[in-house]
Amino acid sequence: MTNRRQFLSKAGAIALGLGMVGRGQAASVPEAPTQSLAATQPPLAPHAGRPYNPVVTLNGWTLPWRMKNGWKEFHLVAEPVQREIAPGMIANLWGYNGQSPGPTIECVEGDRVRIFVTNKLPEHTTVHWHGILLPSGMDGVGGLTQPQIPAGKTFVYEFEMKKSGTFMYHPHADEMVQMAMGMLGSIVVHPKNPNLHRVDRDFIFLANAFDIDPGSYTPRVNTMTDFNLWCWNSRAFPGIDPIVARTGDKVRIRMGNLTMTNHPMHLHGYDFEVTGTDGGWVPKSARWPEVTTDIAVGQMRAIEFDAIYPGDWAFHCHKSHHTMNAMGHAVPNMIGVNQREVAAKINNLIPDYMAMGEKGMAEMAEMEMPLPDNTLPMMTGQGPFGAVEMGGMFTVVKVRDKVKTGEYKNPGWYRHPAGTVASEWKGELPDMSRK
Ligand SMILES: [Cu+2]
Repeated sequence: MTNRRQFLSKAGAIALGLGMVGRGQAASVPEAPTQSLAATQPPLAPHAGRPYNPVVTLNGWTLPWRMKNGWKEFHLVAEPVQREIAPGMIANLWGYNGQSPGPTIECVEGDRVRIFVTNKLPEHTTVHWHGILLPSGMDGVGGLTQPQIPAGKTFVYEFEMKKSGTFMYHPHADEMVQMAMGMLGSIVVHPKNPNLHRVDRDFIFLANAFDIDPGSYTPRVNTMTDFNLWCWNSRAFPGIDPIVARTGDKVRIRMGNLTMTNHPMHLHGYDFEVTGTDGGWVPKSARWPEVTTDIAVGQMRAIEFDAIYPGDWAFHCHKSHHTMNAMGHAVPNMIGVNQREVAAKINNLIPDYMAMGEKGMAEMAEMEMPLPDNTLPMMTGQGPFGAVEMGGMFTVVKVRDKVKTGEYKNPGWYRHPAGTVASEWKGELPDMSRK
């Protein structure tokens, strides 16, 4: 069997003869792979250099790289992209290599990296390598440490990855617009010693937010507080993939925050420790148990836990407005308001008018509400027991006994052992009426 790569190298001379462009090692700038899918892609095992246990980017992917004369070379392309925020909604964003967020950049402590950045945006940009210790002129602050990368040009960044940890990249040029349009990506630098800080499953995502009016496709970029789509890696629940682990695995989840507010991230069913920040690894003596960790704007946190409890465990931002989608934010509180008479009157004018919210807003999760095109319901997602009534920054950590090493696909809903699900009390009740 000849695989495609071998075929290309054998056929190279002929291919060039036919007018094809030289590829791979021959070019002075590596190819820029592109991604069109919003589904979590399998981890990318290193094909050269020091070994490491690669990360899994939630609803994202890792940027392939090449070795050239001792340098790890990457090629980022800043460009307009289309991103599916969740099934039923596409957004026109800016990102890198076909998607927002951009691909995760992975390397090893001590690696010398050369990152080419091609700007296919309609305006200038830069890339700032958040948390990386590097020469000042490689820091990517347009105007301060480098000239802006004009539209159509390619710049090159070169530095050594001095320490391992969890970092991110984003523009430091027309920042408000470029970040509001979805330009961001993760960086993971693995320790030189692959047994240091080793886990079985290592996930990463960045929190970001958009203000996209119901029925429209492009974010408002001047928004300061009115974000209505709260995302992890430019996805909103039920579009966020589950985090899958095998019972007993040591799991790390690395999270960063590039929104304009903090996110207290809460995991059900477990306690965890914060083991790393974008400043480095937290010494063991300085760790304490948590079930929620707040991530301030511009911060990253790595949490770790032993996945010893099988189940479907909710994992979400604890700000309740951040677990709902666009339609919910401007709805008045109608709890306790008798709308029957007014609804009847409005129905004479608008036949389809629905009075809602009198008993709370949970009915909105069950109801087939008429929505504008390209709009996510406020809270949605079907679970095994009904509507999950969530949106935004929410997913499920799924811990199962039977998951293979390296397998990340959704295992379906947890099968609870008999007698372990909350259920209706069928016995006698005391008198519950209030006198
Ligand atoms: Cu939040």
